[in-house]
Amino acid sequence: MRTWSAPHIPALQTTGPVPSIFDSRLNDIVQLPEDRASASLYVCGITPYDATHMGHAATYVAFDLLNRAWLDAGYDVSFVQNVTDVDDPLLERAAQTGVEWEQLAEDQTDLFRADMEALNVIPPEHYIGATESVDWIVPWVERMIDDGYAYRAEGYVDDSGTSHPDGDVYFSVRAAADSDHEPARWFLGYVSHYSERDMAPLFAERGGDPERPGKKDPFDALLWRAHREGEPAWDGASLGRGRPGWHIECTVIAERFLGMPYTVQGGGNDLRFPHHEMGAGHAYAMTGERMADHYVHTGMVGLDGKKMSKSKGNLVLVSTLRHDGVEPAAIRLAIVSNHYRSDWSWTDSLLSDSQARLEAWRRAMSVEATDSHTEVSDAVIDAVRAALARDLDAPEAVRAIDAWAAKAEAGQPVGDRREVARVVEARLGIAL
Ligand code: 5CA
Ligand code: ZN
Repeated sequence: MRTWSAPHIPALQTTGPVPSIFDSRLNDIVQLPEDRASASLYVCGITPYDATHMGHAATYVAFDLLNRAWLDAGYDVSFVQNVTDVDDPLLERAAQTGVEWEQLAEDQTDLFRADMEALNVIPPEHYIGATESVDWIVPWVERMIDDGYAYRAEGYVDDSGTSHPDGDVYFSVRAAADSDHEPARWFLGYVSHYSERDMAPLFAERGGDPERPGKKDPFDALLWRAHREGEPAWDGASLGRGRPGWHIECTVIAERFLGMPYTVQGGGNDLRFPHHEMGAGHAYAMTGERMADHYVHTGMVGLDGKKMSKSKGNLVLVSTLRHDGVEPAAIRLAIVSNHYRSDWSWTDSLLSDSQARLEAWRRAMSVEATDSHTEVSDAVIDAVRAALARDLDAPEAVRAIDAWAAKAEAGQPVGDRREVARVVEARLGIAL
């Protein structure tokens, strides 16, 4: 798929520190080896049935901070993202609103690209739709069946009397957990560490079908959905016509474009289970490798104390704010003034404070001229980089710039203000 245009990233005079990041699987902050020259990142993309809300934006800005931290440290970064452009919620929304599902997906993906571009998010090298990856998914699922990690379930009649055909294919969590590829291991809970009791409601809420008759284990995840009347379907070779399940999409795209293991698997913390758990299981079953070295998850953004979600409809859309004339840099500043791992709420005052802060920073940048006190600008540049290298502590970086801007306002020496502006643009993605 088409990506979006890359933002300008100013070159800085020196190389930044290697960042550390919180790995939610290891429950610890990790640092990449200093002698590495490259890093690879897969960030789970949108399901395009509604426009980009502040929660999505915050997640993509968070991984953009990681991308920028690696680039500043001199790493080559390979970055891949998917678009879940065929899945139940998208098909349901299309049916409700009387739009073709392809059109809905295309329109919302276009809007997402425009939002990402406005927010200065560096585009992925490969931006891949689920619908583009069916031909790669089919042989994986066929092999999983051959190797005993997946099975075809029989058709059944559901509570509403609808009959479902034979041929849905499920990933067997027990088969994967019982296999012994060494030294990698996978088990249910490998990524999330949730107990099965905690997993059960999450699995049902997040696209799973624990009650479906004919499954070997309630947690077995759908790999291939046999064709139903009125649903889109692709040629699945020996699987028959149908469409791919959700988790396998990301596993196959990541494997194809990054190889395994890649450095970071990213997404919001609603993806820890089942999405990233199952993805890791699929990858392990198929390659004998772990999927990613590290799992990084962002906190949930809410509105009025509730998680912002398309299904709840309590959304603040990036595109609405933009059309109302809000400057994207102020939206991005509002996002990065919260730590990426915390849960936080979007409020009007957060936006107005961020607009005021952006103005204050710009006033500081426009002070008379650069003075000779480069130790002052060097100190703030180091502070910004150090904060971002410590598990992407953008709020701390923002405070460092606030303090520097206050000095400028008070007429104190500021050093090389252009270099400060360059670091703000390169590291926080905010052009002053
Ligand atoms: N297409 C799948 C991933 S493969 C999906 O989860 N799509 S999504 O549109 O629902 O979400 C897109 C990204 O935004 C995911 O990384 C998700 O974890 C994140 N996200 C969703 N809601 C929020 C929220 N309220 N706050 C922060 N991040 C969120
Ligand atoms: Zn995903």
